[in-house]
Amino acid sequence: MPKMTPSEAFVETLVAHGVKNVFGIVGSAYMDALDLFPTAGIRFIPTVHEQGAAHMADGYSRVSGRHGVCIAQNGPGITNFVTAVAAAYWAHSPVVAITPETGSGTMGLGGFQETDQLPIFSKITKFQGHVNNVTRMAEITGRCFDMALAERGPTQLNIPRDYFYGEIDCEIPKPQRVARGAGAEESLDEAADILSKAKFPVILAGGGVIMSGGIEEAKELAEFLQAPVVSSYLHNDSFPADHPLWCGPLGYQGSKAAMKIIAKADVVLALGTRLGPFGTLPQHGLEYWPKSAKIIQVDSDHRMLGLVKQISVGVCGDAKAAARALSHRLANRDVAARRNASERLECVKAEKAAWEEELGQWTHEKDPWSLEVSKGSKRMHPRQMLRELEKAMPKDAMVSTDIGNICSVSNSYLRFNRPNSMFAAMSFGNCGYAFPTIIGTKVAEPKRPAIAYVGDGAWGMSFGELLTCVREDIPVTAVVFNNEQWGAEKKNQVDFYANRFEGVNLENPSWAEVARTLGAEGVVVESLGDVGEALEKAVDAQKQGKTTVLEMLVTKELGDPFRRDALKKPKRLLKKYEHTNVA
Ligand SMILES: Cc1ncc(C[n+]2csc(CCOP(=O)(O)OP(=O)(O)O)c2C)c(N)n1
Ligand SMILES: [Mg+2]
Repeated sequence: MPKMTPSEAFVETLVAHGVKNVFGIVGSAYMDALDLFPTAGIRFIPTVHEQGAAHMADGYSRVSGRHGVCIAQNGPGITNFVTAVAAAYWAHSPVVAITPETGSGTMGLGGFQETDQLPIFSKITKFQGHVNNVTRMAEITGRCFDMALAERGPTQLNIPRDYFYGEIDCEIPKPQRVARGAGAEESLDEAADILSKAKFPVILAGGGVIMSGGIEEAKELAEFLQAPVVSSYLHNDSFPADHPLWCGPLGYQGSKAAMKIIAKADVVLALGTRLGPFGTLPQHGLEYWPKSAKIIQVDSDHRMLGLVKQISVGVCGDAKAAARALSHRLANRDVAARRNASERLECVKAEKAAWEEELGQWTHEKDPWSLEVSKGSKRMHPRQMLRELEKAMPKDAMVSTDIGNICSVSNSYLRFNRPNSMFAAMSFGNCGYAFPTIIGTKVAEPKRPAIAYVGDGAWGMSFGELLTCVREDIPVTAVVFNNEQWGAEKKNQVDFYANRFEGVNLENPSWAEVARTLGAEGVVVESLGDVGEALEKAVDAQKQGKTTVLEMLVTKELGDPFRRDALKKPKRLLKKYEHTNVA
């Protein structure tokens, strides 16, 4: 066995896994390994904040299907990762968070930058590797990389900092890629039986379709069954929008056409989706979930099968392989849905046309508060601005969206013809997700236009990473919705707290000017007529290596709230607070 240092073993294992980019902030804890990165062909991308680094690793991994890697200083550098690793967990991103730790010789003594780093990540990683002996550096590093892909989620590689030094005999382990299959024969047979009898089958395409590279297989199955396809919440890119069977996304601010169509289903094929509870809540006043339909759920994680919704059959398998296996099984059978396809297609056409027309006329929010705050305003109505952005969106764009009212409304206006195009904050729902994430996608796909949608509140949390774009030549476009408020939370105070506004109004600097100060372009967009051209120019500037912030001046009006399901009108018991009751 060759002799090497543990740092060399660590870096060589990264090389074996094809790691080309690592996001992070420099730290003494891993400097011995960092020193080898250039020679190993690994680009270290220094960020402004470690949260940004981990979000970038997330974006990088989501668009490429490869590992996203981040590293930081023991203690505070590592605790700064936490929010982003949690977000990656719920986005199923194969991120490897490398967490050098206090030296093994002093752990527990409360020295400098010390904290117990494994418990902190225990609930937001799929696997945690701890290097407990220098001789195991490569083995445990390799396992963290294998597990991130096998389990589709972040893993933690914890390394006591003194373990980078020394001399070991070491063989670099080969990456282990275990292919997933379609699922058990009997579950697939049962699923095919149910599908063959369905009169109104609907496919609910989730993230698993994208992650497995299964769009073609989903299309083939949908076309054979002539089954409408709806996308799961925030996976608007799980089926091509230009396909006649596409109906749009379910969930918050999703497509009414998709909701009305799935409501008619007698069989739902939930393909590659955990059926997350937030994503199927009633929306637009529609209780659309088809309660009496048979549900076939395909998920590669057996723990997700039947977790949220009662299912008729669960298939523990890869979405792509399962779709193909179902198509095979159905090919020569008498399939009821093939006899009544035309009625279903008519219905899809009509619902889509109705939703388009409604969206076309839905130029602004119509609740009394929104009408009042936008009256006489010269600013753009958010919906109209989003429509203009949609019209100007380049075909192969990668779009990330943050958590906020306008970002959520954008869900109705984001359509994609190819997978790996939408990078929403998913169900962890943290403000500040979109901008660093899009930077990560751009590193992986430098030729594709990269666009982040961000509210002004969330922008305040994340704009610092503009420096990363400028310093590292990673050109992206940030579209910042300046409504001078934490709008999504203000909406709750409008709906439930009698317009008592606490902590929701924002005084902003000129975000365009801030961008210019940091070395990017900054453009204020005030009128609808300028939106499309501004986006086109900003996207074009990416080709010249320029990052642009488009500061969109929009009214304060607000769309439907996120959590109508979870809020109640206040009912106080103490006299002192009586006046805050809302009838
Ligand atoms: C890290 C984090 N902090 C707080 C929240 C709660 N929250 C959800 S949406 C929101 C408001 C977002 O405001 P902004 O980014 O300005 O977008 P807008 O709603 O105005 O469109 C807040 C504070 C959160 N989701 N994540
Ligand atoms: Mg805002």
